[in-house]
Amino acid sequence: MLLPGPQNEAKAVDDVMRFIVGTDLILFALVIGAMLLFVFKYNKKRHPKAVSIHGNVPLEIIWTVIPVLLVLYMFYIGWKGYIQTRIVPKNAMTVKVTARQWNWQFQYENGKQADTLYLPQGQPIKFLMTSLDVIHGFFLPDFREKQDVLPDRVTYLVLYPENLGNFELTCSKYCGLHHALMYTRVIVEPPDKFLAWVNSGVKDTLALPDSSQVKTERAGL
Ligand SMILES: [Cu+2]
Repeated sequence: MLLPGPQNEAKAVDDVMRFIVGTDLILFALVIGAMLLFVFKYNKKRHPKAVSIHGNVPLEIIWTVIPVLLVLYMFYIGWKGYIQTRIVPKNAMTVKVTARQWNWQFQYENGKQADTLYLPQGQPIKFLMTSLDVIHGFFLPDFREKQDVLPDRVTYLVLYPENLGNFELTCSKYCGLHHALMYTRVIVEPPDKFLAWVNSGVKDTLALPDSSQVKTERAGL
């Protein structure tokens, strides 16, 4: 756990982080260990005459193949987590995100607007984001998700809030004087509670798309 309250998207990121840091620590210990061993074993007192060694094919194969496999595996687990935020499930609910100096505004499919991001639990969400002024960054640290929000362009991000809770949403791009105040909450609620909220005070009723097949779709990634 790197930050409190990690969600399922976060697990993919944390796993990559753990794998990379773990591999680095092991390699660091091996390199330093070998260096110290050589300093003691082959010092001038014990080996006054230096010997030159040329070429060792098996060794060269080993130190080429192992790092290549490690790096490919790092890429693979990183890509697997990243793609979860890019492939939009068919039944995702769309939330439009508008960023401006210095606040966030969210609009749901039925026209409901809010400055706190309420989301239904277990429902894939597609955020369509744009900015009214400068570049902002839509950052959900608990979910380890981040996406630039640009003026005159629409960017997107998929989120799958699996657990109930109250999380942070902040701007990750320095966007002016009150950048630090560009901060709000993400509140993940049970679907019926969310529907009661989203349908209050608006004309159109929003129904959640069927999310039963979403889990299978995502499991296949
Ligand atoms: Cu900002």
